[in-house]
Amino acid sequence: MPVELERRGPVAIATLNRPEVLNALSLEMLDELDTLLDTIERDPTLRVVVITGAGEKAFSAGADIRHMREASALEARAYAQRGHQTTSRIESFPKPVLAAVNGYALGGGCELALACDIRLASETARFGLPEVNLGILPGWGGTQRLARTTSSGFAKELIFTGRMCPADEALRHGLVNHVHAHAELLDRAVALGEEIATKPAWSISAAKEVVNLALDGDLRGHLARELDAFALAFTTDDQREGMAAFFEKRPPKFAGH
Ligand code: CO8
Repeated sequence: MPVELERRGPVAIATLNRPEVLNALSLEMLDELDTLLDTIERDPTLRVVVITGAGEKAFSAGADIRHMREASALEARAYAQRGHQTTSRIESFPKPVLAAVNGYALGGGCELALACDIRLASETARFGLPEVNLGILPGWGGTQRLARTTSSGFAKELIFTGRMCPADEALRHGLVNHVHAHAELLDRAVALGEEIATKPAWSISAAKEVVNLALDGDLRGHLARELDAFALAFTTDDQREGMAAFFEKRPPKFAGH
């Protein structure tokens, strides 16, 4: 399965499972994740969700660039919208969702982690929004949620440079709550989930909803602006060049249009 579900007492572990492409998020994976969330939502014995990645290298290296390479602006917008659907669902899911970031969390992978309530990272984790290197910009909520979670200056630096930030730097900027030894990460995430699961379910759910309001602003309106800007990037020559360069494993040559 592209996403595996494991139960550990009250904690559901959803593992993104395409390690051969660093758990790049295909449409099938997003659909499967939604199906698992349906199961978890209906099961009162499951109280907390932990999302992690299969393999040693990645949480997720982002949206699947193969789906985007030849996309028109409208197709790109629809794909971005599909990602928004899942990230917004995680953000408003009635149970807490923790991200156990066990390696690369890039592009859509970073944006998925940002939609979670709490992020824990292993020492090997690397965060980034490298979309500018592909001639596009973040399209699954990263423009909004990275700035809200850290600071607008840090978000702009990561978005403008596309560089990866290591776990200790992510910790300093509040992008993650804790950094653990790689081998301990999942157990530590489950332990935090178990602790939260001892608290009253309704209070936790209500608290999540209300804490989310603290940062709300006009998130829906701003996400819609992000979708339009993301789609427009697919009308540029630089998008074709950026994605071609990725698959040809060479640096891109951007012309600025
Ligand atoms: N999509 C598709 N395939 C990928 C992706 C990806 N995001 N990331 C890695 N892969 C594949 C590689 O093509 C490679 O496949 P193959 O073995 O067939 O060549 C395999 O995974 C292993 O990757 P590498 O050989 O590149 O592994 P390295 O250890 O050398 O490098 C990196 C690891 C640095 C993580 C590198 O793989 C990388 O830079 N990946 C791309 C990261 C990236 O740019 N992510 C952002 C994608 S865009 C995005 O997420 C936008 C979100 C909004 C989307 C809206 C939808 C339209």
